[in-house]
Amino acid sequence: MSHTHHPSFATHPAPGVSPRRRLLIGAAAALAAASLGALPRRAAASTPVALPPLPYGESALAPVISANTIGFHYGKHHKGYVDNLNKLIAGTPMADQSLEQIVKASAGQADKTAIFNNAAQVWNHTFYWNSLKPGGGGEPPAALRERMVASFGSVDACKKELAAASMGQFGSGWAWLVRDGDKLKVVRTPNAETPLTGASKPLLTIDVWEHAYYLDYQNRRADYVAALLDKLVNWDFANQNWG
Ligand code: MN3
Repeated sequence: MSHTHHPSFATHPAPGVSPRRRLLIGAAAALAAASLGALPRRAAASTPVALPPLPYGESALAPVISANTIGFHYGKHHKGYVDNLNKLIAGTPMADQSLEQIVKASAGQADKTAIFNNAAQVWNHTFYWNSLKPGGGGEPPAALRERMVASFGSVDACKKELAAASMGQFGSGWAWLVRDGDKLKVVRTPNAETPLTGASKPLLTIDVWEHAYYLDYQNRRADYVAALLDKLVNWDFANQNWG
């Protein structure tokens, strides 16, 4: 637990200062302290990291992802990361930073692992909800389709790469479609890791933590990923994130 030390204000004039001068300095210090006290404190002025509203209703992705799963995943897991993060950064300079700044500033810092894990999970989950939509799947917009053909050979080949990355992630993590220069790439990250901290630009993600699918699919991660890619994936979102 770290504490932020506020600078103490000089209330002890150097020896040799006249009594009248001491009085004036003391009054000035008191006035400064009073006016500082009247200002909102740094932490109180900071806006906590917010849990963004879901872009659709909790039952909108059923039957591929049930309202029950969304209720726990969004209402407990995602909200839990937001609440934990706000506790961890309260009263620190990070309380004044944007979520993206917190993720980038804490990445790879041994003393900020808990902050990174919670901040990155907040960001990743918001990105995941936007990577899905009711009535998704189908044909990508033309620009994205052309890029898939150029990078993977076909839309189906791109989907197969995403499914393979989802299955290839041992334990908890994420599969991503990213922009790497002028090309599309599929990558996977363990736990809370996110391409946001690297050189490539995230376009779309699939949450492959068990909490994302276990209530509906138990251990059948492949079935969850296949259904998601066919019926929920939001190619418009991926297309918009390109540039
Ligand atoms: Mn999750």
